[in-house]
Amino acid sequence: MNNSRRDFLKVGAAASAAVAASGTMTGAFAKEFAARTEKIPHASHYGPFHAHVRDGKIVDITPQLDSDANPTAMVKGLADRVMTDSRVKYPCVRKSYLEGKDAGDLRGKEEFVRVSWDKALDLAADAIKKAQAKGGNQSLYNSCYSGWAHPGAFKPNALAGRFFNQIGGAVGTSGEYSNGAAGPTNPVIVGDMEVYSIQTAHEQIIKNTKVMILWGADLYKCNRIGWFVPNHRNIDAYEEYKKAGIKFISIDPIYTTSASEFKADWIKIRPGSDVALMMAMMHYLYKSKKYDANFIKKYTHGFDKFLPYLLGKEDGIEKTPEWAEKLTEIPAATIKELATTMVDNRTFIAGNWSLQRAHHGEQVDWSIITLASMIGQIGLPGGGFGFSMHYAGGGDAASGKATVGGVPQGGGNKVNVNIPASRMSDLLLNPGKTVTFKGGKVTYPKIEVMLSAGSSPIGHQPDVNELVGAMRTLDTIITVDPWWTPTAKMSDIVFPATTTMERDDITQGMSYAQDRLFAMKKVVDARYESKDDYWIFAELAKRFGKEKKFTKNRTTMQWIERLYKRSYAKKKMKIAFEDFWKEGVVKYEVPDSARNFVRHEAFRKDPIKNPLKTESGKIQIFSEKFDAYGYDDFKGHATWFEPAEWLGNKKLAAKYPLHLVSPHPTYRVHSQLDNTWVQNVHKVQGREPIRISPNDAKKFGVRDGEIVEVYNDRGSVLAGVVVTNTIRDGVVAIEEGAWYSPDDASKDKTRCNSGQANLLTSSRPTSSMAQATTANTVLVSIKKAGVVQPNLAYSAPKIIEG
Ligand SMILES: Nc1nc2c(c(=O)[nH]1)N[C@H]1C(S)=C(S)[C@@H](COP(=O)(O)OP(=O)(O)OC[C@H]3O[C@@H](n4cnc5c(=O)[nH]c(N)nc54)[C@H](O)[C@@H]3O)O[C@H]1N2
Ligand SMILES: Nc1nc2c(c(=O)[nH]1)N[C@H]1C(S)=C(S)[C@@H](COP(=O)(O)OP(=O)(O)OC[C@H]3O[C@@H](n4cnc5c(=O)[nH]c(N)nc54)[C@H](O)[C@@H]3O)O[C@H]1N2
Ligand SMILES: [Mo]
Repeated sequence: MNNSRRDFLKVGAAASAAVAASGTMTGAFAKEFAARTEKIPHASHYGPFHAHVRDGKIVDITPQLDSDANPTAMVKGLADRVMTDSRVKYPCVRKSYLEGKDAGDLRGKEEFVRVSWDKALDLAADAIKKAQAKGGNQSLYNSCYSGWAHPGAFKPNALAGRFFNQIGGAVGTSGEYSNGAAGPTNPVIVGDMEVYSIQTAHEQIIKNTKVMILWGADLYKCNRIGWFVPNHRNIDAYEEYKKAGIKFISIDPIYTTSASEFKADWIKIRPGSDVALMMAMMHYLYKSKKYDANFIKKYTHGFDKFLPYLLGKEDGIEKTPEWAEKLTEIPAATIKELATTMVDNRTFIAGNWSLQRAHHGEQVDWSIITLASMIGQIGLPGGGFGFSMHYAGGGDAASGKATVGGVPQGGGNKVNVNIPASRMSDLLLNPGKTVTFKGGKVTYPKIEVMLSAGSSPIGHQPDVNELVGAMRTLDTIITVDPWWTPTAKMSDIVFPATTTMERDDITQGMSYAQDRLFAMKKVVDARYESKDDYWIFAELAKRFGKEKKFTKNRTTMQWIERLYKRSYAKKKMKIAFEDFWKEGVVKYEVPDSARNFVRHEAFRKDPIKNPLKTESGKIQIFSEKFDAYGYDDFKGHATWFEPAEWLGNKKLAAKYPLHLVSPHPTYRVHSQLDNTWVQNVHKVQGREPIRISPNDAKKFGVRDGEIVEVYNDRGSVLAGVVVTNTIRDGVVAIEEGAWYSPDDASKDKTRCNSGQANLLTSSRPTSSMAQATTANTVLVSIKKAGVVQPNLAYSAPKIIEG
């Protein structure tokens, strides 16, 4: 039996039986239909599937049930994604740009002109050459920060990097939006980023865990998609969690899907105050002597330097539960009870990432790790902490077998300037400015050309109005995307990319499990004049005499075969490429030993033989290295810092009384799929929903299902009201990723008609250390929308046929 079904069999098997039984066609018609319909395997962030193609058209999409135990509806939206009218149909250039006028301020305001591929590619190459001549390669900004476009080997961001590297490089991004604060912090504290590490196996949780703290971790929602291709076995594992009688406690302003599924106790924390709660729990554990002094002694470094802070000897503030009650709005008695529950039971803390996408986000994981050290269960089966149970099937046992990788960026970047993720607008607006970063400094060069492929700046960067203003200062903006995204509309040169279903690619199952290889086979011919990302960047490279260096003379299929050659499937299982390609999938066995995996077990068993990769080899409750950075807003130990914008700031909250969180979307990957019918299942009157409590709805006079305006000093958006008891008073939530749609494109700072949360968020960095994004540190208010125009987010701009 294949490994994905061996343990968590029930739901997947039931699902496939249901599909088989639902067939209604009979006799000759069914036969003829089947004969004319080809079933082509493909894979996505949403799951592996078969595209059913008849007469060159996708007529259905069905999940590969053998590899996806609990498919989501999102795969069904993928055909729409190929066919939608929001496709970029041919290369386009903004009108004034084509006319050679210096009118960057008209970006996003004027029409485009259809041009030939050669014309568009020449214009882009010329702009790049002009910038190189003017300011060197450091005037080129490769803003393709993420690899979220698709799970294949031909990631647009890698291809963009590969192209730039051939011509001497470009300014890039350091760190990421996902874990920009924890990313540079955790390795110094525990010797590993922890956020992308293999997690304690589900089997160990099921067997040992008595209490699981969902510290903002929405296991069900965030695991709906994968960085690679999800198998959704987590859902079956969670059924076992439920049966095992684990007690769940959710600390989150939202009563999440996970909280609801697990019937969790709900601690309705005030956003941004978690570190205060953690400090108070530690204070209580110390004062009541309930903490594990042996663990602290044997496995940690610097507790003695942290203690004076906790006890208020450093800053005169004792971090008592009563102190934290005022900050967190959680009663002191509850704080004590929570701490007691955690030390008295085998407790697993499932941390999340959104907590650190907030002002002073560096402190969050550090505080959790310090708290977990005091609890003393790190390295025990089912105990300690995990920062990735909500991601890419965290808890899945790993095959440990080689998969395929992707087309490499290669070396050659001589620029050596990488801008911390979140500093995008700052970079564009303030050339010459120096910012502190990870104990060093970064000076922004003057950017002339910005290129975006497979990434969505007007989707992911906070403070869209600031970003739009910043983008309008540039010489040239080039975007490569299959769709007229908000970023494409704000560009000068737009290259239409094919979607993955219009070309061949290869990928793997799950980040942690590595349990499959998948063929992402071409399903239909490229629509309109769209071209593969690989072809586009090879053509650009050609204009610099670097085509051969870029392609190595390899076709797409030659790359795919080459990547396959390194895999366990080829090397050990001896499966010929042709056989894999025909079948569309290879399944890897997961060894039983992987089901025994417990994070940090080796360290716990022998900290001398298996030290952490930290200054002391132990957990750094205090870090001399960090202390030496000498920042005011980032110290040598975990510290509570008050966020700049939160409900605890009475003056600000008087003007903007609601805290906005922007969780990751239930029915999308960020902005992706926002232009498909799948969105109909949750949008309210075609706008992104805003969740609000019944009390707040009453207070602000807004009704369920109505369109309202959400606003602050940075901007405003329209959103559709969902009144629900699943969000605490004083907090509203708009999922990130709705497509920005300016109400009146001719005006600056116009309100967004579709509910893009980042019109409201701030580009304020986490601290002088990580300079990471703080998307969750936002106050807003809400009012009646007044007259509402149609939402044009998913329409192409006006195009003049050249
Ligand atoms: N379906 C889906 N899954 C995804 C993604 C997607 O786009 N769609 N994106 C993936 C990516 S790139 C990432 S980075 C991860 C993100 O993973 P996370 O950052 O962990 O996920 P979010 O949904 O942003 O936030 C989870 C929860 O944090 C809560 N929260 C917000 N502020 C606070 C606070 O101050 N305190 C507490 N205690 N809770 C708070 C929110 O209410 C929300 O329920 O998800 C991945 N998974
Ligand atoms: N308010 C708020 N903002 C956030 C967050 C938050 O929690 N709250 N989270 C942040 C996080 S953690 C992340 S990771 C970022 C995500 O930010 P991004 O990674 O920028 O988000 P996506 O929308 O997935 O962007 C992928 C782009 O690739 C394009 N694409 C898809 N397929 C192809 C292809 O085959 N070829 C090409 N050329 N393009 C393709 C899509 O159309 C889309 O424009 O957002 C960040 N922003
Ligand atoms: Mo992310």
